Amino acid sequence: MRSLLKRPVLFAAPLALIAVMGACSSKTTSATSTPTSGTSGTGGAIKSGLVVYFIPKDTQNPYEVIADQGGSAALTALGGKVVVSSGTADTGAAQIPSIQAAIQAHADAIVIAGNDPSALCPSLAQAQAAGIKVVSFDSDVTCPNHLFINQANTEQIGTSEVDLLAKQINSTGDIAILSAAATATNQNAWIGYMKTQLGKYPNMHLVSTVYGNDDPATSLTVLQGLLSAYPNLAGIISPTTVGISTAAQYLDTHKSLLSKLTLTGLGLPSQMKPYIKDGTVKAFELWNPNDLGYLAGYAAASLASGVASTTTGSTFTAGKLGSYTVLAPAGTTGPSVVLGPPTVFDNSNIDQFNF
Ligand code: RAM
Repeated sequence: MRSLLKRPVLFAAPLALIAVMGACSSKTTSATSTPTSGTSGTGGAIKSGLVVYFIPKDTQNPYEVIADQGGSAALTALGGKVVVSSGTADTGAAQIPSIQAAIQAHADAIVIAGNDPSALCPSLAQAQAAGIKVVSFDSDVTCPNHLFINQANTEQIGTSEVDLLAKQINSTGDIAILSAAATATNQNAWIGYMKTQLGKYPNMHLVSTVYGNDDPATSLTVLQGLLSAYPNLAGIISPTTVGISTAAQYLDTHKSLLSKLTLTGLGLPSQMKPYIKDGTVKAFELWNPNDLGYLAGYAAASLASGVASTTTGSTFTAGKLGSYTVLAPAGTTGPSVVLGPPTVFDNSNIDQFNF
């Protein structure tokens, strides 16, 4: 069960939509217009009246909400609109009705944060057969013919989190990971690189990885289980904004734990500020999720307009963010675009960020 108290509940319906954001024009896929902002690297124009379905991991996670708002800002600037639709639990099954809704609505593009690497592929293939362009963001899917908008370099995210913790615990002690959904592609990719990076720290030992499903109540339960199973834990990395904010809130009210336990990971500065200010957390990382959604919105609109492609080395322009280049497929990741490097937040800079 989600805790309704700890996170702003924006939508209550199980499939839910949700929200139509942006200019409310009807879909006119044949019309073209001079874009009000941004042009394509290939020189064409973004079509006006595009309808892009944003399907976040769920509709309640504040991180996902901020990302969707960025997508809406992009489509509004381009004379189109975003429809946000997803479930309330971070599972692939909960996202399938939203893909079907996009197909029914004859959307031009889908932007999805995959709760599962492969479970969504049959539905996404159906959408593509109906002419809908597919972009993944935040958490990739392993399905063919889509563009992944990555928030930062995957390896850098994983390794830097281990380094950030190592610095704070003198590279010594038992550590654990408080993750999101066990099937989340982004979480598992980062954790893979964390494990590799831990090879450089012979005195740090990963004793457990637990999954809070990006639900505050579940995150708290698995955190408490972790602390009782490993009372001498020296560090926790929580690579999820829901996990780290839940853990910070708990440590804030159990301050005696702080003499031996250090928390870091990926957090929203807006949620973490009080815990940085009172010393519960010293440092953590993230990027601007609004920019991530904005970039994904431009990518989707550019693909749907035929002015961007998934070809390695091709470019497209993302409004205020500038030009982006499509990177070559690598490993299990297909064509992708990287937003930029993560930022480390601590007491020296946290006040400068409002997302
Ligand atoms: C959570 C989600 C999201 C992840 C961020 C850092 O909100 O798990 O997918 O990118 O944290």
